[in-house]
Amino acid sequence: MKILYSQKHSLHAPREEFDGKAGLIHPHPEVPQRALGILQAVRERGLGEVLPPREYGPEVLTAVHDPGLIEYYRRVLPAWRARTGKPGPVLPDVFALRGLDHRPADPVRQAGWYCFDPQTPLLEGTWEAVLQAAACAVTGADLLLEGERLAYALCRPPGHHAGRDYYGGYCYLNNAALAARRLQARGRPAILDIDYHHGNGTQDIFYGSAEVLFVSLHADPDFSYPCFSGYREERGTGAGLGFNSNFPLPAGTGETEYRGVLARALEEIRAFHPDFLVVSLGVDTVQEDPVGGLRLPPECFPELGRMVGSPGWPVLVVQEGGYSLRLAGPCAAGFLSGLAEASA
Ligand code: OKP
Ligand code: ZN
Repeated sequence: MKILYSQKHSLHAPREEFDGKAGLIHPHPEVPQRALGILQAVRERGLGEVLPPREYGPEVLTAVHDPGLIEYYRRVLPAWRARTGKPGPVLPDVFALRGLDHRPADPVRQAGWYCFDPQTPLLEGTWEAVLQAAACAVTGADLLLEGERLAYALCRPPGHHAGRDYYGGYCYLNNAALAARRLQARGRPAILDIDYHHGNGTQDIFYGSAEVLFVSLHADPDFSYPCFSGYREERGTGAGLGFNSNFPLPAGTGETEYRGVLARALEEIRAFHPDFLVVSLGVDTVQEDPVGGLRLPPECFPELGRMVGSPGWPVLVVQEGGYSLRLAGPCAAGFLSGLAEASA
């Protein structure tokens, strides 16, 4: 399989995050070391050629995202720097919730308009890294359009919490949605999101569409981030009704239950007859992940990959979460080798 990777992800290096439930500031888990560990594991297993992303114009981004969000990303750091003399982080300190619906003109004040949590900082190198991650995903989609059967976008930062006109959850642009949108040029993609967290942004982007199926397995939002979406009864709207499917999982879910639910999710995808599958691969489902709370043993990831690969769809895997610096690499590479084995 072709692997898309840009070393520019390391330009985005958040240092700390505010954990409101514990009332603490602690080291940020979404660090460059994650991608380095995954790259190393993928290389060691000889999974395929590692390629840089192609270059794309802004229309590839606005095919999913609000131009206002893109303009904010371009303008906010210089405006912030001119005002504070500091290199960031830009974080909102007030949020535009229900009824607070006047967008201010000042990009620094727009932070709380576009960002929904205080854990997703903008730093000097963030936008450059974010653009490269998006380009990795879109290049992966283009490779499938050109006839490749499997591709892996080693994206960092992740993307599935970012919506059309908002960001949060360590995500800035929705890499998987950008790829799925690209694939819509020649067919109907399904998106399978197996990150520990619900991919609220991806769900939202395709919620009204029957052309893209979104299916997600994740920790029950009743006890886990992003808290406000990911429930079973969210099934899509309008033409998209029936094309969104959530499988919330209890805390501590282990391999046997997880495989049972994944089999049901794959059945729903099969019934959709997709032309392509985009997998939002988070490996924060592994036991001992510092952010997640499920109990998948690291040894089960090749089998999950085989399950996803055996129907034989062309598959683009997009990296999302996975915060164990020790296990994220082996889990991601294990999933990819099972996928490659089953698709062969
Ligand atoms: C991004 B991805 C828990 C706070 C959770 C945000 C998690 C974002 C995960 N104290 N912080 O889906 O892996
Ligand atoms: Zn996650």
